[in-house]
Formats: sequence, structure tokens, C-alpha cells
Amino acid sequence: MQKIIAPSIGTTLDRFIKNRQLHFPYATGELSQLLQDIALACKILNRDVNKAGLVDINGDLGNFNIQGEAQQKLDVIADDRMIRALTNGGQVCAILSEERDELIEVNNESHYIVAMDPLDGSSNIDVGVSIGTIFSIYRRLSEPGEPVNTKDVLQKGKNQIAAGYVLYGSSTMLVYTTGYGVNGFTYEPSLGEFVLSHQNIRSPENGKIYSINEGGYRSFENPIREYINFCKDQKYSARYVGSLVSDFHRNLIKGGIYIYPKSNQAPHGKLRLMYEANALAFIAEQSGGMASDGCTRIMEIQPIEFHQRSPLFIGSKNMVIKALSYID
Ligand code: P6P
Repeated sequence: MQKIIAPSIGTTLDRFIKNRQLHFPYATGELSQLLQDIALACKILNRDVNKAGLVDINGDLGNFNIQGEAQQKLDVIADDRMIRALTNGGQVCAILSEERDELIEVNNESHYIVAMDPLDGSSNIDVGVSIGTIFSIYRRLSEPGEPVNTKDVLQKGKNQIAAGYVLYGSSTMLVYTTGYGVNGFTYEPSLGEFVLSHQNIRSPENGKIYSINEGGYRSFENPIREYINFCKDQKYSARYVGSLVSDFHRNLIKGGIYIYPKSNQAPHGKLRLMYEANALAFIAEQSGGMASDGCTRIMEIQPIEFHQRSPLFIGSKNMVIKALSYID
């Protein structure tokens, strides 16, 4: 068997994925191909995002997605690019997108399902704030060739084969896990490659950053208000970008907690289980962190609807434990 050389900083994503595949002699390479298909779409999207101010792709389209949120032009472009790359790549049998009401059936013979938020935080596009793509990968439960059914899609987060995000920020980073740790790759435009820059990311167990939209303070339940007051007593720093991937990534690297709780306005929270909470929960846990909806481990929640929402407490393990201790 080919000698497995531990990847070093500077390794390209493609080489890293191929190296990892060597650890699994029975791997068929399909997941590797799928990850590369996603990376390709995000490289193209990175170009679109970086010129958003220069060409007419800012602003909203005047229509709304299933969430009732104004669809931004770049939202739709991102959705189209991801769907095209995944379809052309040939590895997915179905795609669940935040931008599409219904499941997109692709290739009945393929094994994988992708749940994605093609461009999260898109309301920030016009004001130059970082935005992100979030993806989650499952293996279908039905046999190839059979029609894809809802059970193939509505799987618990603990069944994820892989999950990740791309942060289009001061630099563009892809962070993902396949269940064997978390690694980060920074896009090098001169090479057109994602390059390993953050090997085996570990989430600090403690932190001094809390991320929650305190504008909702009066609509939060008392335990959330009490935890916010605890954070203030501890003199933690309040950091809330209003872009989930940005807030999550900063907390992953520096230590911190992100909370989007249920409230009067959002009785189930705002964030979506299938393609936001589950994907980030996989990364959080694989890096030593924690993710809960306030009473249940995110990755244990049995989904019942494609676009269902969930409250989210995610980040440094001891901070999440402390926040949950305020909730009966
Ligand atoms: P609010 C963006 O719309 C998003 O889904 C996340 O990226 C972000 O963290 C959250 O919503 C912001 O929501 O209600 O605080 O504006």
C-alpha cells in the first residue's frame, strides 16, 4: 500500500483529500470527488462575492425564499453555482438547499445527499460583511437506483459523513470534517487552490466571547437573559457580526459561544437544523466543542421537515455547558 505521508501546512486541499483517502483503502473516491466538487463551486463563488460591489449582483431580487427572506441576487447565483457543480460532479442523488422549497433530485444512482445554505448571512452582502457557504453530507439509506425518499434526507446530524463551511471574509477559508478532526484551508488566489493553513483545529474549552443579538433581550426567556448578565459580570466581549459563519469561525479559533435562542418572535429559533445547526455542530464536536438546542444535543435531533428551525447554543464546551446550566 502506498506510504501515507502526514500532510503538512501548505498542502493543497486536493492533495490532502487524496492523502486522507489512502487511509481508507476501500474508499471508492466518491466522497473525495464530492468534496472537490464543493470546493470548485466555492472557488467560483469566491470570485462572484469578491466582485459583488463591481457588477450588478448586489441587492435583492424582489422575491422571497421558503424562509420568507428577501432573496439577494448573490443568494440565487450561489445556489445555481452549487447545484451546477454538484450535478456535474455526479456524486449526489439529491440536494436540499435553503433557497429551494423542494428537494432537488439529481442522479438516482449516486450515494450522497448534500444539505446546504449556499450563502448564509447574505443580507450582509451590500455592506461588505463576511458571508459564508455551509454544507452537510449524508449517505443515502435507500439503494442506488431507488427513488430518493424523505428518510434519506431527514437523518440525524450524527449520521453526517462530512460537513463544512466556506467563509468569504478578509481571506476565503474552507473548514471541514469527515469525522476525523477539523482542518482549515485558506484560498490562495494566485494558485487557485485551497491550501492547508489550520491543521487539526481544536476549539478552546473556555472563552471570553459571547455572540447573541442582544437587541432581542426583552423577547428572550429569563434563563437566556440571566446567562447574558453572567457574561457581562465576567466582562466577556460581546461579538455579533450577524453572519453565522463569521461568528462561529471566530469563536472556533479564539474560544466563544454563539447563541440563537427561541423567543417570542422565533418560537423555534431562526437557524435551520439541516444545513446550518447540524453542519456546524459536527465541526464543533469534532474540534472539542459542543452544540445543543438548549436541551438536546443538536446531532441527536430527529428532523421532521426539510427546513425546520432549531435554537442553537454552539462553541466552546465549557461555555455551552455553563449557558445550558441556566436552562431547567
Ligand atoms: P438576526 C443570517 O440571516 C443568519 O441566518 C445568520 O447568518 C446570522 O447569525 C443570523 O441570521 C442573524 O439573525 O435575527 O440576529 O439578524
